[in-house]
This record gives sequence, structure tokens and C-alpha cells, in this order.
Amino acid sequence: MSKTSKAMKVLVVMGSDSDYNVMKDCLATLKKFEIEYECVVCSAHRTPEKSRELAKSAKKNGFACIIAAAGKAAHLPGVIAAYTTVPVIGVPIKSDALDGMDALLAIAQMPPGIPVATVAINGSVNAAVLAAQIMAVKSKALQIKLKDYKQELEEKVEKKNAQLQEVIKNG
Ligand code: RP5
Repeated sequence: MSKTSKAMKVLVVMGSDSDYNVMKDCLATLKKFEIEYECVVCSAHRTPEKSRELAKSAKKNGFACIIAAAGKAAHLPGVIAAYTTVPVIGVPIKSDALDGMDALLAIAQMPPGIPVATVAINGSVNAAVLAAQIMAVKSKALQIKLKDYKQELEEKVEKKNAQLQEVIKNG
């Protein structure tokens, strides 16, 4: 599916298949930017060896960026970041008990030297956009797509503003 280049893939890792409902928007956004990705379920706690292997092989497997999503005691993004120099973007997934604050803090509060670029709770779209922006450093095509994307956002806001002005005028 890639229109970028062979070494411009994103690895999307989810702590559970139950994270897919949030992460499907991330995948859709990667698709929109025509970024090739692989998406796997892998848990830092339930499949620790797989987490290590995925992280350690990410660079040689051609991944330019890793997006890791997890809820609750969300150690997955940090554990992956510990094993690789590929940039890791963490997505805290909202769960019932603490509304995602648990995952947000677990993902964001990394020790110096091992960063995880943390997006908002359930901010899976931004994870994809940030991955695109990281990869755009080496891709003119992606730079253009990102510029178009921002233009689309601007146009949507202006359209909503125009509609609101009508409501205000007539209300
Ligand atoms: C985390 O625990 C997962 O990322 C998920 O958000 C949460 C619940 O996992 P399941 O019990 O639904 O598999 O590790």
C-alpha cells in the first residue's frame, strides 16, 4: 500500500485487541497518508518476549516509527522504547477505572534518555499524524500530503464557522 518508500513503514503495536476500537482511526489516518504499516497485538506483560523482539528487530525490518497503544498499567510503549532507537509514539487508551489517566502517566513519565512521544488519551489520530510528520523529514511526498491535510482542517473549521454565523444570524 506504500506510496512512500520501502524503509518508510510504521509499526503499530496494541497491548490488546480491545484497543483496536480506538486504534482503527490511527490506521485509517496512516492509510490516508498512504503510509505502509503493520499492526500487531503484543502485550508488555502477557507477551514480554515478543515485545522485546518486535522492538529489537524494528529497525532492520524497515520501520521508521513505532506507534504503541496500551491501557491501564501501560508499559508497552516504554518497554519498546527501551529496546530501540526508532522513535516511539505512545497512545494512552482510556479504560474504566481511571479514565485513561493511569495509561497517560505510565506512558508519558519516562526516565531521561528513553523518550516516548505521548499523545492525548485515545489520541490515535494524532499518533498517525505525528508519525507522518517524523517521516516527512525524508519525504517530499509526505510533506505535501501533510500540508494538504492542514489545509483541509482549516477549510472544515471555516465551513463550521460560516454555518454557525448563519445560526446566530437567524436564531
Ligand atoms: C492493556 O490492558 C491493553 O492495552 C488494554 O488497553 C488493557 C485491557 O486489555 P484486555 O484485558 O482487554 O486484553 O494491556
